[in-house]
Amino acid sequence: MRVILLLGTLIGATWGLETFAGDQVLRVEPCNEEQVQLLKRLRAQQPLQLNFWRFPSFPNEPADVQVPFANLQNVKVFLESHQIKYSIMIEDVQAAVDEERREMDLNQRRERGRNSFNYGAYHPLETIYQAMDDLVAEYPQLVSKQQIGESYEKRPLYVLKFSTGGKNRPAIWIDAGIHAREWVTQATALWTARKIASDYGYDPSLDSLLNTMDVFLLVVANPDGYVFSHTENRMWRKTRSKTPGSLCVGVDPNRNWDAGFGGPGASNDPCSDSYHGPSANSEVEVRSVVDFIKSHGNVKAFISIHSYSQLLMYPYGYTCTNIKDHAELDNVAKMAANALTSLYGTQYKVGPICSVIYQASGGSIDWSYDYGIKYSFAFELRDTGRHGFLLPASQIIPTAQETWLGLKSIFEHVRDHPY
Ligand code: 0X9
Ligand code: ZN
Repeated sequence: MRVILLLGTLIGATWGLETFAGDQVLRVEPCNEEQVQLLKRLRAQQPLQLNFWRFPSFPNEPADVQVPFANLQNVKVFLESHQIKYSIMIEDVQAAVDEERREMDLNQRRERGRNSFNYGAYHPLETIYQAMDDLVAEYPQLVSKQQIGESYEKRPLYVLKFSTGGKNRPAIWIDAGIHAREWVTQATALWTARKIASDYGYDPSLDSLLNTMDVFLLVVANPDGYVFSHTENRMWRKTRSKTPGSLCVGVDPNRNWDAGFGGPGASNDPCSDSYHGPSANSEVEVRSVVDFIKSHGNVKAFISIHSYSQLLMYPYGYTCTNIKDHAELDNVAKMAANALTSLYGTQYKVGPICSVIYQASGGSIDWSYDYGIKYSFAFELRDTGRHGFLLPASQIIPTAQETWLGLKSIFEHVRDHPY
């Protein structure tokens, strides 16, 4: 074990168990364009092994960066010497990861004892897949499971279908977990699946939706990455596909869609966390969704769920020009964000991807919009950086509950505005 751990620290994310002992997450607050540029230069310094958890490209928008223990002094000195403000968000990333793991193990023992599934906990992939099967078994009239493909490492890609009948009804698509480490998204999707199943027949808004439309829910869009984030590297984001000629593994599946592919805001470096891949749809996880949507032919809304930052966005990411439907989508997003906020006061920012976070090409909702699915939205769930990707499990259910109100608000608009 010692040897493996040592290997992990010596050669980074390539082999062995990744450890983050002593790593810190710094909140960095550039207050002008020059400081933003300095941060971009810092990010490009490969030997520093910085992991930007978030990187908005505007002054006065904070960036969160995980800094390896060994480089903390250098990075802090750099920031101070350029008068860039920063504070420590997470003192010791490994301690936070360990705490999350302890809680998960404890919950697993409880679940086994009680033979029940806790929606307020994080779970490994098999447990999530089992819970999906159990839901289908419990609500066979409403819920079914469909395999839309297989991941790079040959794991099934399962979609839950919620339908009260009819042939190829207009449909709403939702995917979560395309980025592996965004654990609250897979958990929220699973909670949402149960919510749809258990509220049908009791919630007039949901009933009227499901009387005319179907809902498809891809709970774990990137199962290989998700497994890897449990077993090897909690901060894994990408797929696990191999790139010929590179030691680095994986493609950013949210840079791999055929929408401005390879443009600004994506990297052509296979070692980058935003590597776009060799070609559009090179990732089977992306291709499987694209094929499904095309062959279905009647999808009217496309919603991708990410974390974190508390944002509700619409196209475009690959360009900063407004879409034709800007006014309508902005209105829908504002209504949805208000509904979401109404539960616990969680504040969301609303707008096009490009102006809300950064220009990013090859994203899912840009593809779906250009494909003709007008109601295309992307959520970034809780929080705003206090815990980031390591959101405590105690926040899963509140996050899912508030998100549900936002989703339903979008559903209602889609239902009432057929096109
Ligand atoms: O950079 C991304 O891919 C997303 N942010 S994240 O921190 N979750 O990685 C935002 C991109 C907008 N989403 C879509 N285009 N679907
Ligand atoms: Zn994401």
